[in-house]
Amino acid sequence: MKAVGPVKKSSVKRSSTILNSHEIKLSFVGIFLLTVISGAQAQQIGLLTNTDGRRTISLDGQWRTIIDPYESGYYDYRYQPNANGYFKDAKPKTKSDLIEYDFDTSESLSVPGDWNSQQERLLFYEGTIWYKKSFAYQRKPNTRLFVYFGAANYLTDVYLNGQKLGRHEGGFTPFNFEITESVRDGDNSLIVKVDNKRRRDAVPTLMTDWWNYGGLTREVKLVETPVTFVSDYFIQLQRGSRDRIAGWVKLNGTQLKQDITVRIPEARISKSFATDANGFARVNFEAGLALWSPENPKLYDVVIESGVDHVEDQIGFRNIESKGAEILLNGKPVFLRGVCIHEEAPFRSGRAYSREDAITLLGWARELGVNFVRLAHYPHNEFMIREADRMGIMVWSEIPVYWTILWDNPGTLENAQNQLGEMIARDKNRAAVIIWSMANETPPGDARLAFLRKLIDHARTLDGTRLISAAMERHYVKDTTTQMIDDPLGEYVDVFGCNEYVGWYDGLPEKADGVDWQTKYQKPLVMTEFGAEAPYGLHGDALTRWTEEYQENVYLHQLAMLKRIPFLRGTCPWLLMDFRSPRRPLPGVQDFYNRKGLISDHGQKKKAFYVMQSFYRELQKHSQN
Ligand code: GCB
Repeated sequence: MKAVGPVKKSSVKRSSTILNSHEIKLSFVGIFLLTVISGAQAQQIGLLTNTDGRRTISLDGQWRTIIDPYESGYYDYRYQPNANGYFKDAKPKTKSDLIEYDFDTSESLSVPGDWNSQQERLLFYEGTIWYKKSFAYQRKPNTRLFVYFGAANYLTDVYLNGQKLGRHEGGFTPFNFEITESVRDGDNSLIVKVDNKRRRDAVPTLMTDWWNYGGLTREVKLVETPVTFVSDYFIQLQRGSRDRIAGWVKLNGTQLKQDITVRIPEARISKSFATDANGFARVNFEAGLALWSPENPKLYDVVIESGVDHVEDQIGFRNIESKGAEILLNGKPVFLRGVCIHEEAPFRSGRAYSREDAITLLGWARELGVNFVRLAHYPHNEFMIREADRMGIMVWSEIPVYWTILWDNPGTLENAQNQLGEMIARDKNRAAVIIWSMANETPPGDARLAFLRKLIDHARTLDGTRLISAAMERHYVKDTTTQMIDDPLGEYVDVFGCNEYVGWYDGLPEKADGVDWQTKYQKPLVMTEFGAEAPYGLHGDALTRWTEEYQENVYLHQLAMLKRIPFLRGTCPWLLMDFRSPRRPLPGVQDFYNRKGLISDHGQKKKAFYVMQSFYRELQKHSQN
């Protein structure tokens, strides 16, 4: 097939970003040479967004896999990249040939799905697994083809028909590679190496309180587009406005200068704009639309057209701002009745990945009475955001800059910026998302402040319409009765997120009765974590650790304390459902689960669920959202 688009011949492509220094060190010589030799080429393109609005072919299902703890499919015995690694998918040609692997007789794993929860022997596995999918394809004229991964944890190398397409780092954001030139008529062999080894310089780093689920954890698909197509767009209300849409549309391909049209048929809006030589057009027009809110989560069909391309999306329009200690949704003060959620699958454990998982988790959250969820501690799958959009649940979305990141390492910053960019790229058109959060419980210090300020600047450049936050800590002043919020990062965020565990890590439940809160900032406070641990069904008195009664007691005293904070504008208990964590071994109680869920991993509601539910019912009576 003839090359289409402004194709640059090049070597290894990072999917939607550039190589970071770690990769350069680790793999520059080996992989670079290897791919130059194999002649890999791909077009540099950013993340494809709204892939459901395009023609796609799912590659989900069973994939053949090879477990490779020593990475012998990648390195030779001198630990040099091996030009004949497993990605060659070689077969013996004669009866004497020596080939020590065979995808086609190896075991299979389901995609999407983490590997840990699919086989008992993989539960604690951290390392490399190779995946292979064969697919048949017939090339089509005037069509470009991409392979799109919803997410793979953590470091992913992708090969098609023995040629390297590129590498992606980061376990929770999507990425894609163009394969217009490398796909063949007939059978194709897609090989993916996924490595979930934790690294000190990675994001997240070595220490987290969640399971390091590895593998192709989200959907994989082929995406077809015309030669020149709408590769991305930002269609939202202008910051501060309730009736003006401001954004942009970007084309990719050979005919970058053309007219594009944005239509919202239901509102009889049709506006045309001309793209520049780079395929970029700013869009700006008045639109009297029904505003999205939890009571009325109105989504409009929005159509973007250019030449032969046509993409359709469902977009809500709302305005979110902060003013003094207020959070304003469409100009009105709102209290965020929230709950934290991990991307853990209800009923079966493992990573959640489906629309059904999202509907279950968000359905429970709604039963609790929320209008807001904090999706911890990394970007969740797109179904969560899309369903939140439909259900009218506001979303806090964050990147895994968690605890003890290597603040001084430029490669770590670049990696975090890239993950932030991919999160915003995917979800920037979702009305539900009101807050981008930069970090969780990171220890104050100069290097950390410089790092997080760069992330904040980056986020504001990419999207000036949403609030910026981070979940921070607080400390006691003078005695243990006054909690002070004065993290210097508070200066740079719009909303102050704060985690505290009075009654669990910090004293007994009654301690909360004597704690008062002060802040240095005239900004809204969202209590982004509080809670206590109890496996469902363990009962005792209200001062016996691990019992549902103790957990309930913590909630009762917490809520009484929280009601006394004048600048509090949201609560997000930790958390909706129990989740796996290697840091929680206590036999018979935790069994490698963090049991702070208001609901067990089997869907059973604990006593504390009802305490929180009645608090939210009470709040809802006095508010409009
Ligand atoms: C926290 C962390 C969260 C943990 C939680 C806990 O402060 O932000 O990731 O899981 O505490 O249960 O200790």
